[in-house]
Amino acid sequence: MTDFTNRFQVLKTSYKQLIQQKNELINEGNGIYNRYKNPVLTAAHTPLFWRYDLNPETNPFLMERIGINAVFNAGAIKFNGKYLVVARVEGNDRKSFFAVAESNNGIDNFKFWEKPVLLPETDDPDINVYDMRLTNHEDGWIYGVFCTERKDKSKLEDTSAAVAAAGIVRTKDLKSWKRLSDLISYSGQQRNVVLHPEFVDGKYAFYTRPQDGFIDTGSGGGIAFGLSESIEHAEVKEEKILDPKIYHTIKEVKNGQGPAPIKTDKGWLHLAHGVRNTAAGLRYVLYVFLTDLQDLTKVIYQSAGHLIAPIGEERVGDVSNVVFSNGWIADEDGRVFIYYASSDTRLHVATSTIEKLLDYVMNTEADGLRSNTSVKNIYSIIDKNKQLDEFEELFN
Ligand code: M1P
Repeated sequence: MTDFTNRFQVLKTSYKQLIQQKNELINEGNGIYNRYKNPVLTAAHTPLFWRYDLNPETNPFLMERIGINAVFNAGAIKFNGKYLVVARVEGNDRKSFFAVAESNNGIDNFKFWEKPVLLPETDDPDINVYDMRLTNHEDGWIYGVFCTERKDKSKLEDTSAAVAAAGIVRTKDLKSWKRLSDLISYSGQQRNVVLHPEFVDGKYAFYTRPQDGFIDTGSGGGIAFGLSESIEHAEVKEEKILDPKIYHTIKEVKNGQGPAPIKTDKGWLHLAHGVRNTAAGLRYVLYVFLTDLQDLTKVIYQSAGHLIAPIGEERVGDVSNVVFSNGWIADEDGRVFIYYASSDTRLHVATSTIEKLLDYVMNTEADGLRSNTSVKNIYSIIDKNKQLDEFEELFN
């Protein structure tokens, strides 16, 4: 056997094992959601035929010709009975692009479609694209809203100065994508923009995140909401902050809408990320809130703190101490699949149900914004528990 054949056998066997591996539910959850043992997608899940020239004549050492660095932040949708994610795939060259992977059960055996998405460009080509949010809109299209990043041409001497905006594509089959104009807004830069699934007053509605700079949101105060007459040439003239960033909370530095919200009979259920600063750098966690069915800018419930924070190996990666989500699937039976990425490196799933997430968001105290109120909340639960005779032993 030649080196080529040997290496090919090894690569093929480990690739097959990886994508055929069953996932395992981790049972000791918090009752709100469950985690799973394995990530659902990693760089190693990308097909061998993307990365290797498989011709022994032109690649006698079977070297990797195109390196993939990470697979993370993914939009998600149930489509033709399959659980699909549109993942952010990042090459060793640092460029991100989108690729669709599908699974029969949403928790394991995700397999990439043959080719990644060759996203159409506008007249001003994107330098980097990432974090697509999918919205199954009532107009009949599936929209993908993503971040398009380009060089900040007003700061040519600064090689890392960039401008972030929201790019928009639409599709009916997730195979052929039509590019629409980038969203126009008047509040500086935009990242984490999400299209609401229903018309509001006959208009397209967007969750936005106004920001002054590429990284810093500055005076951009949180997750905002705005309307656009058109989707082909989307323009949000006014943005109203609905979920502000707040001092000494998990969203002190910035926050951003996750996937499109899920409609429930109690309100629109939102998943978002909140960012705080620490001596070790930024920490990204996920939280939920509920908005009013009639007034989409009115938050009616928001539990204190995070729903999901990075733990164990999730804490380490290219950008450590980060969990981020831009995709979830609400199944017909009430189950919810939350696709979250850890440390900008890999993609995981957590499962819950609409019923549990509503119970969580409606019955977990809101942030009282002071240590004193947090302790009072603990006193209140202790006092109520003390009245229950059957748990007396816990107090002795
Ligand atoms: O590195 C963490 C995340 O940082 C950005 O999110 P935000 O704009 O809220 O800071 C995004 O680039 C995201 O992709 C990334 O996961």
